[in-house]
Amino acid sequence: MSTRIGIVGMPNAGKSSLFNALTKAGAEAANYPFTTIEPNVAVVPVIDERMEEVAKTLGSSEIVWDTVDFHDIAGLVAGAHQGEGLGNKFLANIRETHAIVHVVRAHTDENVIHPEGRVDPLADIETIETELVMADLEAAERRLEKVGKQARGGDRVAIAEERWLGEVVAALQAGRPARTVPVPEEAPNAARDLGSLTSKPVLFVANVDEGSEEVPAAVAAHAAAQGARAVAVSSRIESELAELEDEDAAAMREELGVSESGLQRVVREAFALLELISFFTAGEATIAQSWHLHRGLTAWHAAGQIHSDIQKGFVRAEVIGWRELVDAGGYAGARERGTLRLEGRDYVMADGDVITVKFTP
Ligand SMILES: Nc1nc2c(ncn2[C@@H]2O[C@H](COP(=O)(O)OP(=O)(O)OP(=O)(O)O)[C@@H](O)[C@H]2O)c(=O)[nH]1
Ligand SMILES: [Mg+2]
Repeated sequence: MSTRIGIVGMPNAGKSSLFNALTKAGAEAANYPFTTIEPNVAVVPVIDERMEEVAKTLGSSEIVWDTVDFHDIAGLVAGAHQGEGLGNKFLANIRETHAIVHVVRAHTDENVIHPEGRVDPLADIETIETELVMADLEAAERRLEKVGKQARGGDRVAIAEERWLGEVVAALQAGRPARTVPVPEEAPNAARDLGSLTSKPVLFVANVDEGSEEVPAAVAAHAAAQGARAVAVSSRIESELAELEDEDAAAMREELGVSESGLQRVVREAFALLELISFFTAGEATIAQSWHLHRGLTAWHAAGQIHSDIQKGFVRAEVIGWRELVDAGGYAGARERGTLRLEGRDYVMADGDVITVKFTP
């Protein structure tokens, strides 16, 4: 299943500029057969140098990259939760994503109109968060009523969920996001079932002036208070750089004093938000492919990512860390060294594992 990240923010914050940069960079960097599912969805490959080394070692014929889908969501305005603007539609779009990239305007270009007529990143963040909180509050109150009935029937999961929902409603009423209330062990699906917007992990992207790489202090402090991360990029520069050849882009970055690709930083941080690990499948002289899995999941889950039939017929897995495979020069060398291990279905996958699942069809 593809990972979906929604780009949200105020109108004119720079969301589409960032989205366009991601789209072009993705098509460019990986020669990825870019598919436009919808005009506002960018399929961005998660480029991984470890995978490139594995593919080189094995003489893989092709690399298929794991991808993240970025959704460009139109600007939210105050009152969206009551249907202001195209409010409800936008909120529904956000509901379908796994994580949120919150773009906030921090550049001071007077030629770009700000909907409120002033540049105040923290106030903008609060406007957006208020809309998300209000939308969640309505949903949480409705769900509390429903789950409350089940809880009165004595259902243990419902009782735990009811208590959690009560705390969530209180947090939202105080203006705090749902993610600040830990999900109880007894009702692990409570947040998913609520479908709350404010329980999704957030990455703040400060859209800063050309040449700056500083996250404004107020934004950094706000992010830190939520346990969220923040990065600074110039959406406009990134979208212009994405148009250039690699060499020209590097020269222009140097001139501007922008060190690393801001886009790569956004993709990497967004991936980190979801607490995912990468694993690889790679045969000799065939396709090498990268995949993702939630941290803590097993070889059996990894098999399911690859194909449901492979999971169903799971017998055992051959697993090796990517570095060990590269050091051994391939599978034959790894077998000789004894670094290729046989693992059962309950083996907890590590970041960078290369796996071959043996299964009965
Ligand atoms: N100077 C400057 N202008 C920018 C930057 N990023 C975006 N802009 C400009 O701001 C305007 C709005 O940018 P968009 O990326 O379309 O903003 P948006 O958030 O998608 O806006 P909506 O879709 O209307 O909500 C455009 O004219 C951009 O060129 C930036 O980093 N610096
Ligand atoms: Mg836009």
